[in-house]
Amino acid sequence: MKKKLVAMLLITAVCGTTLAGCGGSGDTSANKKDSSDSTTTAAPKEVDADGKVDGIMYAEGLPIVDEGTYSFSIFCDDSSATGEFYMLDELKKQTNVDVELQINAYENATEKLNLALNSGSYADVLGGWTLSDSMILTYGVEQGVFIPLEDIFEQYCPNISAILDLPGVREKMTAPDGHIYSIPYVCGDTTVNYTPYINSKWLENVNMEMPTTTDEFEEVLKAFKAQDANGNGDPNDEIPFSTDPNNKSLEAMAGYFGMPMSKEAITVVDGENAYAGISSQYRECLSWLNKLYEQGLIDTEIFTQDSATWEGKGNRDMYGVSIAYGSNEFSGIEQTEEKPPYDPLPVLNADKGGKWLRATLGNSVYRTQAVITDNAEHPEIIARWFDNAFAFENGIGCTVGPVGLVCFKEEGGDEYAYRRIDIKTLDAETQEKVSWSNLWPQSLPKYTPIGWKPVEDKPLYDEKKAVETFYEPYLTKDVVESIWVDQDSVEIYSEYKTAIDDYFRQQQALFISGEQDVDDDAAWQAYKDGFEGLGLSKYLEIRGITNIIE
Ligand SMILES: [Ca+2]
Repeated sequence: MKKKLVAMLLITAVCGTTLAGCGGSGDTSANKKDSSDSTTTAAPKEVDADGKVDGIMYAEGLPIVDEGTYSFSIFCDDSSATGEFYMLDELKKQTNVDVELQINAYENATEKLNLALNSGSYADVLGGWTLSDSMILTYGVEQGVFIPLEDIFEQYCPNISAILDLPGVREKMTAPDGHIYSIPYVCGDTTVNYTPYINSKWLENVNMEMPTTTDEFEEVLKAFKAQDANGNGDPNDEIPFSTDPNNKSLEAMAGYFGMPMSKEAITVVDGENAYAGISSQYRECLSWLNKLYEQGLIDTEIFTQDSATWEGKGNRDMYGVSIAYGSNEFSGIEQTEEKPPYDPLPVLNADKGGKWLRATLGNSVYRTQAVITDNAEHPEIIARWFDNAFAFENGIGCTVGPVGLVCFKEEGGDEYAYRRIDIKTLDAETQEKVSWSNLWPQSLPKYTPIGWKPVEDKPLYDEKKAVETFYEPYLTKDVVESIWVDQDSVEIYSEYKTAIDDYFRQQQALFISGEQDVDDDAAWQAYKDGFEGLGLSKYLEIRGITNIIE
């Protein structure tokens, strides 16, 4: 799932989102001082006659050091087949800094990292999808293995400082002790997460209108099942409704009954997080989904299939509706300039309070993507190396393609205007070199200003943008906010969370498939009691949630 997330970030970073107020982030001189969160500010180190700090690092400009005088190691997870990264070579040329990359498959990276931390033998930089808030608290706040970076950022890192000054970023990055322990990874992100896509060709074939209520939706699914909706001559191979096995997002449909919620069953009421997993609206949604299931309108493999099976059926045009991040994930239809034969399903029952949870406010802040450890000599050099990677054209290089090879400054355009060429026009060897996974270890922080979008002659149809626009009137005003968990509670919190999330998903499957009767009050009470047995109130208390909606 994390790999998928990385892929998603690419999509959103490339497509960009319109977020007012962030457009100026390309101005690297905007190193505004914000003393409100910092605790102590170390005195700046002296710069010698050569312009160097500590006799090794140039205080500003490029290169950062003299050739052959500095190298550092990075531990991260990555799925790159070659382990070669175009932009790392480019950064070496710019900075003279050597980087020793320790790449691990995501599946075992966390285990390896824990072993390394326990043994005391770890890299200078730890990064990727392996860190967590609780590790920042344990190894940063408590043990000092991860070092505080805010003073270094302020003194030497104008690009990172400008990112920290984007709305809400510094607050999210700052640990409860007032220090910033990680390098920020901020990117444009989608306002709408996984949503249902409906096959508009099928709708036409069964001669029905786009449904706008749950009742109409049910009628459409029935027609899909009864008729030869995909038009292949077989009236029995249609599966009216399915979902992405890794992100089923069925609980999101409780929004049709007035209770939009995240996959952790968290909703937002008046700007405050609240728990919705035992709400009457969610129960109503389960009852409705069970009714669809009983009529054979839902994929019988919905709770058991893997991605390959889901995609296989989607590729054979067997789905009328599926929940997905984008329709091409299951349709297998290559993205082109044309709209695909799928439309976003409207938010149903909108006339009766149907709502959808806003996923983000247009950007996301990842605060556990890279830390510098106490093993690092001259951490300033490492911070400056990342800061240089975040410079505008390097940011484009890491996320879209190198400037001068794939992206070109547009004559007469604004500061953000870079034309992207179709990489298929490059020779095969170069294509491989500049393919997304070979640009940069994509699990590490990178930055492309929010709102930036390459200029293209024939832009691909932006389905996600279309979904965002279409959903906007039905999205909640607020988003579910993540909080730092109190250090004393980190371990117990993560135990509660795992048990509660597992229980929520497992019970959802039992109710929808009818193995448990959601309409039976005793069964519902047993479901609620089960949560209490797993420590729901304690878990919510740690999360700072006081409102449990029934
Ligand atoms: Ca058929």
